[in-house]
Amino acid sequence: MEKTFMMVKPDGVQRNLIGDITSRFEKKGFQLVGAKLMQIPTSLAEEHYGEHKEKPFFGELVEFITSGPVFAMVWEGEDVIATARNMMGATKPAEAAPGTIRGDYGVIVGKNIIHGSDSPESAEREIGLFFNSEELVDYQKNDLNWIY
Ligand code: RTP
Ligand code: MG
Repeated sequence: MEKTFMMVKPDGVQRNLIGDITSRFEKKGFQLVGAKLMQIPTSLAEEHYGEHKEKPFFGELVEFITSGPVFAMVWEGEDVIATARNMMGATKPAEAAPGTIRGDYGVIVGKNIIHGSDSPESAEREIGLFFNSEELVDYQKNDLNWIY
């Protein structure tokens, strides 16, 4: 089953949105297989957002993502990578549809509440950056027949 990496960014943690966000993915039918509250070291932030290191906003992005705790998660399910991106909404909250996480709670691009992997390659890379294999739990739920 496909897995993706997501995290509630420091603004989402400060605004008490961990419960709402995890609840959305749970209710959708995805399964949580790993999660932790953590303070991201600068080196990990720079590596995680490495694709943006030449962008003018890179410094601000690293500063923001390390400015307070994040809630890092791995979620599993069919097409979870693309579906979770849709549930997050567009990068710019002003363009994110109502009903999406960024559309419902975000206002500016630099504080857009949540991160999610954007491809299978990113998901594998980011899960490996944030979690050890012992931190991911392989388990079966009883309601899968009602989801698939
Ligand atoms: P993320 O990686 O955080 O899930 O966001 P994303 O895929 O939707 O967007 P991406 O293009 O990967 O950009 C990463 C984060 O950089 C910040 N950003 N700031 N000031 C700006 O113009 C600007 N553009 C992007 C955003 O916080 C975005 O989530
Ligand atoms: Mg991205």
